[in-house]
Amino acid sequence: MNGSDSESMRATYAHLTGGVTPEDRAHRNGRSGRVVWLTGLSGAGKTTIAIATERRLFDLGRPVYRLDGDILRAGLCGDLGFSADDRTENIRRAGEVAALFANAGILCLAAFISPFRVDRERLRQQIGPGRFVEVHVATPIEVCRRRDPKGLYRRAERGEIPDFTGISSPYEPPLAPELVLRADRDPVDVCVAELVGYLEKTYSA
Ligand code: ADX
Repeated sequence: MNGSDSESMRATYAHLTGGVTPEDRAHRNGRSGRVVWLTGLSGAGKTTIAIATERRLFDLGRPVYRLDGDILRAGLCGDLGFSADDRTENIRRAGEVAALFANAGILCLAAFISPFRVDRERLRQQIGPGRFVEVHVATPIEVCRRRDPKGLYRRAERGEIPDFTGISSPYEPPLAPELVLRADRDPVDVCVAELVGYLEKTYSA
């Protein structure tokens, strides 16, 4: 970086000097914001677990907010489809939004298939390893297919939905997630207790 570059950087960030930092907020709240990222196949139970976890944390008085693939795709990401590039962009935007919530001191629960390892690793680096909790909702594909709550697997198998995760588009499971939830084996309340237990144990300023 040359002299004039660093001058302009200083000018760009000057308005941040004296601003309220995430650390100031963490100090005030007694805990820092975080991103809890639920990844897994369609129909794995991500949204169900996220909704119940949000309710539980809210009832405990925790600042919490939930982002969901189906919701963001109806608005902020409404211009995106399911090609690899579009999914990467979808996760990038969702990660940016989740990071803003975390910076504001909120525990942000994010439920997205997010099938690509490299996209999730980018989030971990961007949000900060200590503030990013990767949760694999590891329901096997046979179970998701059998459950098929939205009838999407049936349609994908008939060739009606291109690039469908697990059928005609890959899902890359996390190699070292903070937590693995087996929503096929354990009832929702057990998964939620496990997640909330983990968060309460590790959630501090
Ligand atoms: S992601 O892959 O980009 O992370 P996201 O979580 O936002 O996906 O959206 C997934 C939801 O979109 C699914 O739960 C399902 O309802 C819907 N959907 C529609 N088409 C597809 C597809 N081709 N693959 C996966 N999910 C799809």
